[in-house]
Amino acid sequence: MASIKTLALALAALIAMASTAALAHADKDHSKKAGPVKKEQMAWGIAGDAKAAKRTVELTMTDNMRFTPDRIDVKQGETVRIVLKNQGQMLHEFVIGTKKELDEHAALMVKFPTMEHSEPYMAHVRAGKTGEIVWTFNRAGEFDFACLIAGHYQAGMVGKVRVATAAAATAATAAGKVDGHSDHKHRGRTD
Ligand SMILES: [Cu+2]
Repeated sequence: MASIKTLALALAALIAMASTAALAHADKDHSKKAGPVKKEQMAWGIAGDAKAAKRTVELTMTDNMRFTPDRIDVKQGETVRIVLKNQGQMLHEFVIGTKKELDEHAALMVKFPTMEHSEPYMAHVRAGKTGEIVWTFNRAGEFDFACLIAGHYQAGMVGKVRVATAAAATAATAAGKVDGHSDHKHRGRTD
């Protein structure tokens, strides 16, 4: 009898400890600033330097599983500071990727809801908090961003990033000018 009670108490203590540890872990992961940023070229760009960010895009995230705005337009090569305001009561996140990558990642999150993930192209923002990432969109194309928390992605918490090609951007800004060389100059410069 006594041993069962002792066992139950020990078990309760263990559970309490485990959840405290989990909480501390979550706190640490979600509140700390990202350490040394891993600069890995992804299909949708590469981690950017805050100093290089000339534009800030602000998005809000809400518990009705929406981003506002749900579309970001950038020029290829542009470094953008993306500020995420969580106006909801629950944790939300912002993850950039291709539709395929996000689909796969979202499926994993459903299987393993407590899975830790942290990359320079994602931010986890707790209720009422603001997070940010700095990202360089050095690849042209249409990409997606999403909240991959189990259920949120499936509820449509997604958006689009359109990265206009450097040539298109140059053409747009050069409209009216007679400088036909800038186009070639930009095309030759790759990373
Ligand atoms: Cu969410």
